[in-house]
Amino acid sequence: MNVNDLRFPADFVWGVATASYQIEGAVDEDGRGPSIWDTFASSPGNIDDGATGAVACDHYHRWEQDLDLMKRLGLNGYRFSIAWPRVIPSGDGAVNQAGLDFYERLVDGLLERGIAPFATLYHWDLPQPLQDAGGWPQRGTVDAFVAYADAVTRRLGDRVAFYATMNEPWCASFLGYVLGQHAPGLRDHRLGLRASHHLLLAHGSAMEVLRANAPGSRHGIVLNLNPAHPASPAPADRAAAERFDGFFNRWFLDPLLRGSYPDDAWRGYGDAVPTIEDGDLATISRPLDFLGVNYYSRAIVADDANVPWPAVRGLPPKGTPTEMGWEVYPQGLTEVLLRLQREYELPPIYLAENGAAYRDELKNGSVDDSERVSFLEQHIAALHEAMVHGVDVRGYFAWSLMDNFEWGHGFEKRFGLVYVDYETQARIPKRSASWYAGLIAQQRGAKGAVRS
Ligand code: IFM
Repeated sequence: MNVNDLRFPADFVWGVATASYQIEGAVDEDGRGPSIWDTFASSPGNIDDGATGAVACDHYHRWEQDLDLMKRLGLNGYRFSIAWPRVIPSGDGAVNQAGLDFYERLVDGLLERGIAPFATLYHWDLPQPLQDAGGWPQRGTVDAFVAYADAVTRRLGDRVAFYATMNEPWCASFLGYVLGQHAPGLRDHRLGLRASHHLLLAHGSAMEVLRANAPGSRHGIVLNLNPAHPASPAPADRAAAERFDGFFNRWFLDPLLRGSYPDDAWRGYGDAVPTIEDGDLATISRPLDFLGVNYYSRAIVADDANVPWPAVRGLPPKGTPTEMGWEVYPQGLTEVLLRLQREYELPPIYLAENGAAYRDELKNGSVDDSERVSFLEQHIAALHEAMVHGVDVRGYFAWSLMDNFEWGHGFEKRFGLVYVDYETQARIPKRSASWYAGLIAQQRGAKGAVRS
């Protein structure tokens, strides 16, 4: 397969994605308040290399140079996130205009360069004062999020083409409140389930405000989805895969797209399920203009009655893993998209993140990341395959523009198309960056419709 032989629609969005805490740095500047990630990362033992996002890629100061780089790559979309603690440092109090000024400069800079801004409102940097008051398990955080969404969209309005409320609510709730691997580092099933409901409710509640303040923009949410495969054909493992699907995928897809939580998961969680008030599910399932899908790999699971619901154990990858230990499994992307098309009424889809960490080395001033090129090529082809089968995909965002703070792994895992020398903050485009730029230029020249 040669991805250059495939044709994508002429108006397809070719982009890259990043997130505020992972790249911005400048955590104490211009009135930004602390976030749960500042707190979590500065507690010893939480981050593999002991790093924090205090400086990260220093994008807060180098944003112009980063936008120029995006323009040179030929991108027509940039997915970034807005740091809530820059905009409302206390979480639910006064708006910090200096924080909004930064994003206004960024958005205008993108528009000047012909790059469509795709802004995510919540990519995990909850203001610490809100966590001190209970965080996402507290229903009051929903109102605080709506006020924050209001402040952002009043200022940026329709200049942002696409607003996503949340990125990967599974991670924000389960990694953060159940598994303790992400901020705020708690391990409590009930809290995690309440957090997940409130993240969804905050999404739905904010949709009204977004539509009022930015009527010309498109509004949606971004989920990370994994196909769940059984470790063996045994009925117990097949049932385990079905349960994992409920836990990971349907727990978010069903309320958003069907207005109900999946029965198997609801029953499985027993009395740990969150309290749902009248109207919550109608709010959560308000129509979406787009669904963002993040795809990295699949899950292979076996039945394990010794752990709480979904009572499964994850198995190591069967195929080649990336540096994250995640299996390279491009056909899973086609599978996920075809499944969405088969089972749900879908809005247009954006592949909002896809990429891989590899052990990149800078040698003689360049980085030959051929494994990443192959990863991207295979996944873009898998995406195209789903489009050929009728899935309405409007854009692809590589994760990530540049190496950055990879959460609990610190700076050890490099996902970028652009290498970052953290000593000097030099940006060095890897081979994958030139490859991606070449693909974009070739697709633009071809001005195609979807066909293989
Ligand atoms: O770095 C993350 C990103 O913040 C959310 N999606 C997955 C990426 C790779 O782990």
